[in-house]
Amino acid sequence: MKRFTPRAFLPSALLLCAPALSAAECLPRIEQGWVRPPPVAMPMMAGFMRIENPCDAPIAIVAASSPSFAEVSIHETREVDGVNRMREVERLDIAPGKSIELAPGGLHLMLYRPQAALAEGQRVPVVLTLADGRSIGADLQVRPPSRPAPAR
Ligand SMILES: [Cu+2]
Repeated sequence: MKRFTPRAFLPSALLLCAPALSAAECLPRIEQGWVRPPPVAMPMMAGFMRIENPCDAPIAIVAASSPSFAEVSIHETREVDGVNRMREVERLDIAPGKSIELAPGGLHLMLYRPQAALAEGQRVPVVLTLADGRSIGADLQVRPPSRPAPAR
């Protein structure tokens, strides 16, 4: 069973993570999370976000899940011989003070088999599991790729 508290879904809880906290308490931050609705009905969707590590220690994300989808994988799109191919990524390492982008054409969450149809504007809860066993939650907004994410 993955360990997380419902409180972790609240953005205000994520703001409590400041560099001053000890390594055990400091958690990475998820920002500007969104899910791209597929152009046609498909059993999979891609999720994107920026993950920031404001902590003093490196962190690694080793798994992802969502109550809205049957399965979630961490993927990377790469061009091989002129063709875009996706491969599964075992872990995402983020150095202290650094951030990574999950964005179209690169890293993304592959969200398989939605439990229900998702409409634009809806929010999809996801949980990322860290290598140290802790979890962080975030809501990804369903929206088309063109619109810039709301500033926070
Ligand atoms: Cu993928």
